[in-house]
Amino acid sequence: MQKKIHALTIETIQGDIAAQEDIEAVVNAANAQLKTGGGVAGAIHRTAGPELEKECRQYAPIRPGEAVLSKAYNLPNDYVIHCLGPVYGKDKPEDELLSKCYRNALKRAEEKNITSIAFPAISAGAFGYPLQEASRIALQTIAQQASSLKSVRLVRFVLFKKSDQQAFEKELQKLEKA
Ligand code: AR6
Repeated sequence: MQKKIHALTIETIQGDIAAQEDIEAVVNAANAQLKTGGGVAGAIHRTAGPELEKECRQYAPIRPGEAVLSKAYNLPNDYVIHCLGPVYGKDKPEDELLSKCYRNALKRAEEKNITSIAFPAISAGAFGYPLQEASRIALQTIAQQASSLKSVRLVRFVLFKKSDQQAFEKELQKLEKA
């Protein structure tokens, strides 16, 4: 499903964040040390290869809400933008910190004149953020930024599970009514 807000297209798909061949920058749901891990971080580091972790050493640690950019190595993209989401129930205020991840990721993308970016559902796995709330914050934050974006023209949300994609679609439909 797609929706256009100003010059920005927002879409949701079911898929693997490490296999987005037509996208310039993919976002990693990172850990503070920017090392490989489970979920998204595992998929991204596995596909990118060990050079990714090597480059990232100099940028770590990052704090919740922050985003840093690296090269993408063996991933089919030009860049990886690593975001540290809040741990639900621990890093507060979690809604603000989650929103900040998306804003900072877009900032990093604009600094490099990136036109397309793919996000996973940051914090909605190991970090325990309830999916429905996480999807609302993600989509509302992107929509709020849409009018001020100069280079980014496509934001794709890549959801691993069908049910997660359906939750994102529901929130995207609500944006249409707003
Ligand atoms: N592509 C797209 N989405 C995925 C993929 C994939 N390949 N794999 C999992 N998901 P998580 P977090 C979904 O745990 O909550 C890591 O180990 C998953 O179903 O990757 O921000 C890091 O090292 C969920 O909906 O990220 C950190 O320590 C969403 O992506 C910590 O986990 C995010 O799940 C970060 O936790």
